[in-house]
Amino acid sequence: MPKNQLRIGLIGYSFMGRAHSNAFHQVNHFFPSSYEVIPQAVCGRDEAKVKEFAARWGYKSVETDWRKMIARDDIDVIDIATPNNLHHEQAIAAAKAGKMILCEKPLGLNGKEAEEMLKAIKKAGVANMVWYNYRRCPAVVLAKNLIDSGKLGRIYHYRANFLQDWTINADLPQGGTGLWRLDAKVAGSGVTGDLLAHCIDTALWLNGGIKDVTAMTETFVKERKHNLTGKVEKVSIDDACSFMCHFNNGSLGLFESTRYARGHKALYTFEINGANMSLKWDLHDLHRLQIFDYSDESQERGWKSVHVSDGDHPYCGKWWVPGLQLGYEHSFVHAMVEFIQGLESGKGAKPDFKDGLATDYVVDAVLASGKSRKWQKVKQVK
Ligand code: SOE
Repeated sequence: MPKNQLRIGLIGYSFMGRAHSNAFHQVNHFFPSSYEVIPQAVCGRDEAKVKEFAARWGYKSVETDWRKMIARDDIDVIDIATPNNLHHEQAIAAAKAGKMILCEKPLGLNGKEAEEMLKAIKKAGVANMVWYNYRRCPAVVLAKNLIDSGKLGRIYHYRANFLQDWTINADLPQGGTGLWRLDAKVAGSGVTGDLLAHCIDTALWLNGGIKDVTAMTETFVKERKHNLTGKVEKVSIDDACSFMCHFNNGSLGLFESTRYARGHKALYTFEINGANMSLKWDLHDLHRLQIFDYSDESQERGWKSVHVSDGDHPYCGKWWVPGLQLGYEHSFVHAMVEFIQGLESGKGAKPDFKDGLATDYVVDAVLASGKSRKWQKVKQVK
């Protein structure tokens, strides 16, 4: 039977461009569907580099101007894997051209940008998804299923961390390729929009909406040389952020992120405590879910570590045999599975631009509270 084609036009070919491209290839192999994902074109400003990327990752053609790529008739989906300050303009242009859109996180530089992006995709009626990939780790989906089954009972606490240590060196410059995450004009914010955005997205999915927040932010290194101007410039990103919040379900939240936790590379952890059950997850051990079940026989009660790799675990049956673990890259493949299933069912995929906006609203409130040192209400998506 002829397949529907999903011809991808990827903009940006760095770290995320590779993660997405791997997903475009693998999804066809491991998750047969009525769609064939075709890496059609990749766009980047450096022609030689983008050609090399295209050859390596099987893209049929290249562009050096993203507007030209968006205008092409042989592209169905625009995949935005560019620095954060380009998401808004590129997504709105892609929506106007009637393209489906996959967008890297965070959706906009702030809630205002994300609102406009949501408006644009609604007007165009195009399929859309934000790459909050950690939602798609099998162990995280298992956590979601357990929470939705009601087994945890009343939820009291949700806590999450995202700890790194790669910016401790005060001589590290800001700006330009690889280091735009340190430049607030390009990134929007520091750890709040980059790392806590992941924690917030997962939290909203697992534990529902956040009502209000109180935050503490810090910029430890106040000035860094800027790679593009060559001058020493003020650093405007948040290097570290901790916040507390109230969830709509009455539970309390505690979040922390920093790029100054020596020894931690990408320690994303979350824990949720319900009256009957608690769950813990750790990105460094992402194929495991820790479960404490109070209904276990009292003398045998304790934390168990479930190796999420069995045939009946989320997505796992489509991969290897039970016991062989999945990793980081699979979360992107699974995101693509969701996107395709959303097209097949007509229901759309999650997290979509509306979910991306919800996270941006929380990020905005956290940053505002960091400045004002006061509790801040979180805007709710209508
Ligand atoms: C930053 O170092 C970063 O690459 C984030 O931008 C990603 O979203 C996160 O998944 C890993 O860390």
